[in-house]
Amino acid sequence: MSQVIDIKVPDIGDFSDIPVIEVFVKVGDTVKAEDPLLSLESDKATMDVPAPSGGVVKSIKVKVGDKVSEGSVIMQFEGAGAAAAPAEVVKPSVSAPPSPVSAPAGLAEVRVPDIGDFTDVPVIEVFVGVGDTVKAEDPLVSLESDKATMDVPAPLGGVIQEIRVKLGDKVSAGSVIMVVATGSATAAPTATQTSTGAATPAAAAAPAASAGAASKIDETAFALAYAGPAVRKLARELGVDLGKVKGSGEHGRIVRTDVESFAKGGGAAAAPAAKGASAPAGGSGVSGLDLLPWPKVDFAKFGPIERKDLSRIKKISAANLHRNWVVIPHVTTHDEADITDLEQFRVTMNKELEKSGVKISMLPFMMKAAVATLKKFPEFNASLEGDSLVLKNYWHIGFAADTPNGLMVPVIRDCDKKTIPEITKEMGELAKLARDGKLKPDQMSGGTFTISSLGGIGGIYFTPIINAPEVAIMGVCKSYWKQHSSDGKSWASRLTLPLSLSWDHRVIDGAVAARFNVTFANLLADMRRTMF
Ligand code: CAO
Repeated sequence: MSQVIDIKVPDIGDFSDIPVIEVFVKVGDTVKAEDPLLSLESDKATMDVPAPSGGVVKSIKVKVGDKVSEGSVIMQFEGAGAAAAPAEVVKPSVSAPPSPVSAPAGLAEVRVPDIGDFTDVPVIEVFVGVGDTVKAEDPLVSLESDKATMDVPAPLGGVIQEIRVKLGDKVSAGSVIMVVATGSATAAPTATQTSTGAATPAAAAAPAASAGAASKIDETAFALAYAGPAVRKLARELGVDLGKVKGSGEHGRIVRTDVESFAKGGGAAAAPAAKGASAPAGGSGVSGLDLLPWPKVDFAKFGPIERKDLSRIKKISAANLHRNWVVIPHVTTHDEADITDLEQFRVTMNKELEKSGVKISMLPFMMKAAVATLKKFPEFNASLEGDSLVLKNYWHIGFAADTPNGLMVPVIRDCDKKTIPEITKEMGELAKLARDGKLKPDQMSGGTFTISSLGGIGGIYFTPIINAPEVAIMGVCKSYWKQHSSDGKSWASRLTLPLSLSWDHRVIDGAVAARFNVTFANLLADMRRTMF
């Protein structure tokens, strides 16, 4: 008689009493080692429990909704391949990009993943060296075709053992670029992503330029889709664009059957978007909501033209801005601040500081006012992760900087602890690095709130795009003299700063946003209030 073994929940870190949200197998199924058996979901992550070995499912001890912890018996296997070795859970965060499949410890070859129709693409940057420790999703190399710049991220964490490419080498899908030593090696390449890890948060994985041309799957929508790793893996295998699949699970979660029926129905996998077209991230798959193909016009028919390629920075920021605009429900609330007294103070301070060479603009004061306002409205100094809000007890303020190569957002860390001259000095240094194209990734990461100032240029109001994963951004334009009256009888000319606050309506409500603006404006009107 063949042996029957208990299959238990393996080590799942600090988690316990985690609900089972999906069971992938049924009694009588034959499974192979590493096949996913069930999915667990804590408030922080979705984890699949894979089969520790092959066998036939003899009984299933849990159902959807049951809570399990490490060691809980979830099923019994029967068969020659059955063995008691514990499996290793696959545990990406809920909204993380697709995760590689676990395999035994050892060396993993990292290959160039599917890069659409591109072949022989030159390597333009190698971000790591032998001996470097990388985390999953860290960028390894950057490839640049004539249409797009694509970063190849690490499919898993480990130590780089060997680098098999150098600058200028040409690679195609499947080319081995590195060997990584890992405790959990992988065979499956991840998708390319366009971030240098610099200007963009990790959720993005969309090709920089024309997404449709570089990949058949909208990687941003895929990464943002609400699905567990096994379902993501299945979608990859079936070539299904998860962003287009409607989830039938709880809270709209995409389950296995949704992907299978989508694939059978000949959805995105069978009918990729037209070249150059891009589908909205998180799109519903309802055909009426799909975007029309991008209009193809022969402009030269109408007059002389010239063609200029977008800079690398522009391509990266384009992908990020597009994702942020499409995914975040933006609302912008406009207001104005009376900065007459502050401007006088600024001029006085600049006279006093003249010898030191420090020249203070309005922006450092706005950063200080932003910190004080964020402390009163903590949900603005936060990020949305699944169904929870991560509130940050640090205040790192990013500022949009216009550079010859495009928009960059350097970050001033711990603005709450720095003086106005310190912020001014750091801002000047970071803006210079940005303009010289020398900003490092860590000088653009970790921001909790951004200020975009067009004050040195002009305009009155605009709609700034939120810098994900932040939830709000303050846009300011050029101050101007305006007649103000508090009673409609006496009037005074006041220097007025136009404010445009864009906020994520999933996190923030309109009334709170209006209060945020009023508070920010009051603080600028009288900076002594920052002490309260
Ligand atoms: N109202 C009136 N004048 C203003 C002002 C405002 N709100 N903000 C700045 N100014 C003045 C400054 O005082 C300075 O005047 P002086 O030359 O007489 O001293 C002048 O405008 C230029 O200021 P600045 O731009 O050099 O300095 P800053 O600290 O205000 O801004 C930086 C620094 C890096 C943010 C800015 O140079 C920049 O790049 N701004 C563009 C940001 C951007 O592109 N945003 C859009 C993003 S969406 O695409």
